[in-house]
Amino acid sequence: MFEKLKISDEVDYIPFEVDGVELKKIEILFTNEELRNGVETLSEDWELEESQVIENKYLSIDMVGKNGIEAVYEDLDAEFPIALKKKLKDGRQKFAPIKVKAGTDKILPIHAGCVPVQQVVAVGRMSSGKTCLRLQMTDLPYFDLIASGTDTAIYDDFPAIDLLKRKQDEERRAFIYEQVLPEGTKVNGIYPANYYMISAPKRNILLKYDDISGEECINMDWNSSILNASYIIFMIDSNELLGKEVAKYHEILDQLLPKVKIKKAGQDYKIFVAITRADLLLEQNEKLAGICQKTLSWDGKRYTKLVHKNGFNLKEFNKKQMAIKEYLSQDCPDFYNTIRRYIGEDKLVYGLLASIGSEPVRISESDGMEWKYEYNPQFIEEPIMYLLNDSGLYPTATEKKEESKKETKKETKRDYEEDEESDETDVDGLFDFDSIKEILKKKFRKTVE
Ligand SMILES: Nc1nc2c(ncn2[C@@H]2O[C@H](COP(=O)(O)OP(=O)(O)OP(=O)(O)O)[C@@H](O)[C@H]2O)c(=O)[nH]1
Ligand SMILES: [Mg+2]
Repeated sequence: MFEKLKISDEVDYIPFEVDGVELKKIEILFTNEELRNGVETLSEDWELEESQVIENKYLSIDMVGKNGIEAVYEDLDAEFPIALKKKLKDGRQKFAPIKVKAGTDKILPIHAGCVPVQQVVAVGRMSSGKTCLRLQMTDLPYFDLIASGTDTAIYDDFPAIDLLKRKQDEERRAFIYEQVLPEGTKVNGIYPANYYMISAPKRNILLKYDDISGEECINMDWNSSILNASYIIFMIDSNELLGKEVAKYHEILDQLLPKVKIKKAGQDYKIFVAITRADLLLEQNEKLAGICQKTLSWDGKRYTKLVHKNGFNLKEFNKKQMAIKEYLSQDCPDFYNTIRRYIGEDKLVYGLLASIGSEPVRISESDGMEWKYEYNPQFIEEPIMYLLNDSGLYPTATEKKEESKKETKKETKRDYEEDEESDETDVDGLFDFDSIKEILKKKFRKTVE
């Protein structure tokens, strides 16, 4: 799935959309920070005439080859540049690596026009957990979490100077390190989509991740970005499924499902049904808790993978999917049957999500009310890992036992890692301290021997 690589007639540009409108390649303009904020001008600092450039700030692709302007390419699928440059008379070079949409000052991702875009959108009613996941996904430890043990690289593709990005960074820091919950996302709010460059050994894509307001999900327009995405993460709060809150999922499903079905007829797409605040569900459901083992541990700086170690552990993920389906079919048959009736099983994926991993408690401080929570996220890597794995951009975890049979005892380190893997498969149910102690004991013995 998601194989299609659309290249324009000119072959050197991969169409790039902004707000549902495909930009022509001359509508992607090049600039830099100094030009953008007026500290420099192209006429004075780039030795160009004002008539040769746009607003004395911007260069376009059709200026390449004239007046010493050159394109800087990366070895990617398309030959659209990542930047423009010019050599000055005194030998110094000037670079324009920031892309903006013509007629606006709207910053575009660094690889706009260079690689195909995969659109992902998070959908769910207000406070279902969409923004918590987005904030986590803008953090370096999250990129490490996805990349570790594989050849796939993932990084934020927005230039660091973007003001919105800086604001997002602050919000993310507050959420993860200072126990400040994100505010509700506003309708037509200020957040543009996030773009991630995914670079796998054979292919690169730009992953566009849209987080929209719960309100917009309820009043869904036919032109909504939701319906343009080929991967929809549908978030449903555990509280609704457990009956702790009045179930309102029909408000969204009754619009989303028929619209998706009509607009996407004949297209390839998937809906990842994510049960959010999964900690609340697992607390109530021992059977599920026994099967859905924790996937992560967080030490205040980084995540350690407990399940998807050297690739996506499809076996474990499918085990969890089966358990979730069984739970939904028995305890939430209306929800389960509604989604299956509209969208065939082949397009549905089921998972859990616990962005915080514990229930936030409101406490009163001298200067007002604040939140307190233990940050212990689980399953936050799975919606993205599933998508990448399904698109051939992320490896499937290798069968540990077969691998260890094949390998000869060459080096202690390798041996040690395999041992760790096979130990991990023995840990059924929730990851707990006793199992960690057992693993450490075994490892220690092995090293001493
Ligand atoms: N128990 C529990 N609560 C969580 C967890 N993650 C998030 N929450 C709660 O869920 C709320 C979800 O907030 P958001 O991520 O802002 O929700 P949203 O879907 O973006 O909401 P809108 O922007 O209003 O549409 C948070 O404020 C937390 O109180 C979790 O893992 N466990
Ligand atoms: Mg939100």
